[in-house]
Amino acid sequence: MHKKWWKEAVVYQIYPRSFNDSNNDGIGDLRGVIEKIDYLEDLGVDAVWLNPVYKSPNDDNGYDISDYRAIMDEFGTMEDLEELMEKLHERDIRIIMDLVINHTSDEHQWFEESRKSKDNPYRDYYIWKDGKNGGPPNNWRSFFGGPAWEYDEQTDQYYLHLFSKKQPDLNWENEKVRRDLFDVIKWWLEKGIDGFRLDVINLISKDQRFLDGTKEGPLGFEYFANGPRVHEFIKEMADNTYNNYDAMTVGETPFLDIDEALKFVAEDREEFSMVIPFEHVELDRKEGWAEINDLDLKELKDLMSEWQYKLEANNGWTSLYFCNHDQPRIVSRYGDDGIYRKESAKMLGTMLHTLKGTPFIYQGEEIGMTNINFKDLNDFDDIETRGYIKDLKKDGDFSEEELLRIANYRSRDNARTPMHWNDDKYAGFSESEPWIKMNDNYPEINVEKDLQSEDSVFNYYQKLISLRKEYPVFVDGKYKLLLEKDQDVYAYLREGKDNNLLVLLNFSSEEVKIDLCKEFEIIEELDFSDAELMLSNYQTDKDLSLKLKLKPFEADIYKY
Ligand code: ISL
Ligand code: CA
Repeated sequence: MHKKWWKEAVVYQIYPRSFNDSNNDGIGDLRGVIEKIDYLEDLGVDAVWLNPVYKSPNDDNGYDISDYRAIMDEFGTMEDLEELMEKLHERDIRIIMDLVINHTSDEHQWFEESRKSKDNPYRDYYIWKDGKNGGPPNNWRSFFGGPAWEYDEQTDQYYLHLFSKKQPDLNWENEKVRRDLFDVIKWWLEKGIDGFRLDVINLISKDQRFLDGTKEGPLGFEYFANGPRVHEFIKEMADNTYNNYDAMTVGETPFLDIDEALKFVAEDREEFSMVIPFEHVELDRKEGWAEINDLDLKELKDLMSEWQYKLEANNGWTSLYFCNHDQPRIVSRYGDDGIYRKESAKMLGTMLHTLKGTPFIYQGEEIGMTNINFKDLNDFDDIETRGYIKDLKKDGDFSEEELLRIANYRSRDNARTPMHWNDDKYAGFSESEPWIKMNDNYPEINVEKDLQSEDSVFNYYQKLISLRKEYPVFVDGKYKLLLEKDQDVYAYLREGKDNNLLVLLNFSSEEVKIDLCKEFEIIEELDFSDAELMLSNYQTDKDLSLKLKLKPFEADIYKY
């Protein structure tokens, strides 16, 4: 395994709109991030990933970029970004930008040209097609509801938009598009940016036959996810841009199992440092957005194990995450946001920092922030949520109350409410009313409180991060699953050169007994005689024995 800085790093994701508002207009901004660098250093993270801060009309909160080389006015200026980068670098914290190059905004100059006429030099920068039988060219659906095609009167053709109609898809078949995008990437690397998170990057190659889709989710994805030329395009991009720098690249890749993932991240492919998988955060939405099912821990264990073993076998790497700006809060999903909020938040954090890969912490996760409890469907801001609500209302299968319950569980807004810094009005995020409603539990859950309390989620995350730095086994230890059939406990080893770790995670709200003696073949190789408890989310000084009782949501890391 090759040593790389990003394998040793812990990444902290910042959603600038909701992190900290420096000028009290209700919108978080870059100077707000600068004000919190001490906080990031105190937590101990090595890199920051900023969600898009480029110029954008904000149809999808910055994922619709109108100028790749300019900063959104609400967030500040290019000078602010440069200052943020310098100040982070002074503390040895790197900075990763979000790169959205599957699509642009319809207000990007390329699209404004493109839509003018069929012979405009920019026409082929996007995907234009004639309609069929008085309707769109095929049946593909957008991720945000409705058809993926928009009719444009001016030239009597349709353009493709896998997301909102203000996010037209770029035509990667066109070499000029690729060249222009590579210039953007080089421009940022030259500025000193340490890497990129590449938005829906496995959607860039569309099957050029543009056939009707037959699989739901959204309809047509079999023709645009992991498409025919995706690896060719990515390799070309990598070799022309970031592979010539010491950069970290994280491909965001929906519709991807581990076998597909290896094509992007196996070391010899030289495409991405790692990808952002989805399967493990979709285990409670098997029937789609509106159906909520419980987590089956066995499924999570099987999935994580398959990824861990296959990555190991191929020298591949992955990101480890539970939360981001698209995901509802994990403590409200796989944990318990009631009486065991702290215990379960710490337990999930333990898993995140003890598997092999690069942990990504999403703002607020380190204090155990929970899902929201909005009282009105109109309070939801997110374009995806509004799209689903609209479609579901049309179907008429759900009452207003049910829709509210579903949206409060599922909406991306769960992650997007302002960060809780203290218990002041608006939680210290701003002095003005924020752009989106607050989560109303900020008086109980906030940074100030966590910094003052010994057993806070924050302190526990801080310890996890520092252990990871101290013991290389967290980074390079080999993974081995234990207690494979257990329905409540996820247990595994990490076997390193100098130390080994045993990790025990109780996912249930009950006390459970485990018996490691049953793991005969595995135990034979183990010498637990002087095992030492490194970290636990309960006050305990127990020695390791092979028969153990684990308290609700207990997490333990032993070193032996
Ligand atoms: O968020 C999702 C599930 O709730 C996904 O459908 C999501 O839209 C998909 O993972 C792609 O996400 C990325 O690209 C989108 C943007 O809206 C997301 O915020 C971004 O993370 C379009 O650029
Ligand atoms: Ca502001």
